[in-house]
Amino acid sequence: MIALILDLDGVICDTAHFHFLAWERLAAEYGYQLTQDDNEKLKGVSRADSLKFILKLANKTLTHSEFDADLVRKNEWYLELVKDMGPSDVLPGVPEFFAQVDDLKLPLALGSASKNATMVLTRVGLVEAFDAIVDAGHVKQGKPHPETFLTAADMIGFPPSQCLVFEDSAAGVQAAIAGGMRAIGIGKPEDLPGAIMHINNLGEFDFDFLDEL
Ligand code: B16
Ligand code: MG
Repeated sequence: MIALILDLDGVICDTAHFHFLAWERLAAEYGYQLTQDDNEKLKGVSRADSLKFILKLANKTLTHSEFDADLVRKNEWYLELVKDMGPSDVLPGVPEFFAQVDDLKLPLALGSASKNATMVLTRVGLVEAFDAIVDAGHVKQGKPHPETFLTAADMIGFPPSQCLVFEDSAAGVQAAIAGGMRAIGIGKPEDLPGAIMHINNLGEFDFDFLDEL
């Protein structure tokens, strides 16, 4: 049997866009216009590493306390953007995908780099669907390190070779591969090298494919 490990932002809900809007606002304060290309590199990257990346792009330095304060401000803006999310705010095909997982009784874990993962999952009404939830609070090393997915695999009791990861970020696909897992890319092949298949959303996944693994 194959176990599934899902990323959250950009796979289950469109929170990747809300992260972008919050970072864009902060980058503008540094005099830098954040682009969609920059954003591709931020997907799946932890909050602190994302800020370090933006500071480099903006050629800006902050003191430790300014750095910490800006992390808090970015998160406050993000929380404001997600506060009205509800069960209808999932990406296309998500309800059908979860119905299939339930029908087939497939083990399911979450592997997210977000400290807000459980809160977002609760808002969209999917927290109970998971056998295990691993977020940034559970791991020392974020994606592209494999710790997030290895911890998830361990919690559901499956070896990496029997886990299939669904990811919208390059860092996440790399993390899955580094952990000895296969990954399905949610997005364009050029943005997600190494994934064994690319789809636009979870609804396009054909569960018969699991028999080939
Ligand atoms: P937070 P995922 C990641 O979540 C996002 O892709 C990334 O853009 C964000 O910076 C990171 O979580 C940290 O999120 O600020 O909420 O802790 O895609 O791994 O589910
Ligand atoms: Mg993601």
